[in-house]
Amino acid sequence: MGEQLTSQKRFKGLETDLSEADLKKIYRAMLVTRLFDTKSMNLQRQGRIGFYVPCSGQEAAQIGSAFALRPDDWTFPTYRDVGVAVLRGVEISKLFAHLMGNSDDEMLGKQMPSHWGYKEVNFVSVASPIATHLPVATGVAMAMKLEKTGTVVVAYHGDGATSEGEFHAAYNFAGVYKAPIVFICENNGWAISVPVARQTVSETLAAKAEAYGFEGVRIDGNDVLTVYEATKKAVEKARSGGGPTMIECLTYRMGPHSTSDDPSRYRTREEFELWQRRDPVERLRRTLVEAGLWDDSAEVKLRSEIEGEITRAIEKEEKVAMPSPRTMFEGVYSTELKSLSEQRENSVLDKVSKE
Ligand SMILES: Cc1ncc(C[n+]2csc(CCOP(=O)(O)OP(=O)(O)O)c2C)c(N)n1
Ligand SMILES: [Mg+2]
Repeated sequence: MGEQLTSQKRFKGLETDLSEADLKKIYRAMLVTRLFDTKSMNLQRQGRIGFYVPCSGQEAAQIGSAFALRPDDWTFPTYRDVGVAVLRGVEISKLFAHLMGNSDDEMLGKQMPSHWGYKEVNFVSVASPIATHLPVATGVAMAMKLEKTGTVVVAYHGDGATSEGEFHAAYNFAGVYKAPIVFICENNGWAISVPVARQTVSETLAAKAEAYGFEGVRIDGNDVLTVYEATKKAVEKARSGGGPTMIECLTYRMGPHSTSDDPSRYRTREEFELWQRRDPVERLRRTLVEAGLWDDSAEVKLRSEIEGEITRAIEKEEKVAMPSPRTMFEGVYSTELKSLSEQRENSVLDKVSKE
């Protein structure tokens, strides 16, 4: 997606081949994600949505990697990857529609909240059981290779996912068959309350890719430009037949695991404050200011523009009706199973909705 420029170091103190427009597009997506995230947490606390999985702190890993893709490439995200959806162009109102489970939600409320899916931007619906999407993503990448589509897959997963069997099956298969896939591991240090030190005694998670015979790199996942550069390289390699790469992005979730979690029970205040100082959104903002590309008035203007968009999106979606309970039978299988038809025929839903 990045508009390429021939010269490097075009901006003061900033080594990048991205244009000013690209840098601002990335910053906008990061700020949209942050403000959407903050608002969604508040909506849940106010009882206006049921559940949410926050992503604040991980915007650089998500947006830097997604920015290195072509629109026809495929993403297999996790529940936390709001930034990937935002960067790929999913409207804010669509994200709220999903959290509300209303009739504008593609899945009509059938998926768990934060288990996004957007066909039109190749953002595959999230699977709740950890790591189960990884063999599927690898299979899709293999299909692309066999059909010579020239596209690649980027599959996202957490540090906790590396303890699952599916992680190992996917990595081994991808390595053996040189699948055109890039694994983005968002190592945020925690799998709910389990620290990464209890997941593995390997020195790094990237070492696991090396064990399967392909490159694993560990990078600063809170520096969006580093993430973009690493992903761009890995995507180019995958596209040209060089096989998979795993990018371990060191990052942090600044909020709870989900709205049903209280991280103060297992994390220290000091740890949170350390990572707050490494806030990826603030970091890019500072970089842009230092490069002479951003200032306070641009910041105020952008924030109020995004806050306005968010407010309008919520107002719009809160007016949208809930799907009819009958829709629970629709869109589940391509050919409806007999057992499902029977359940529909025997259901009391029509009676309930008339009451
Ligand atoms: C197979 C399976 N086991 C347990 C869970 C419960 N669970 C949901 S999220 C999660 C933690 C995953 O941690 P990680 O992979 O590091 O991702 P993060 O949530 O940190 O982004 C767990 C254990 C699950 N969804 N699936
Ligand atoms: Mg984690």
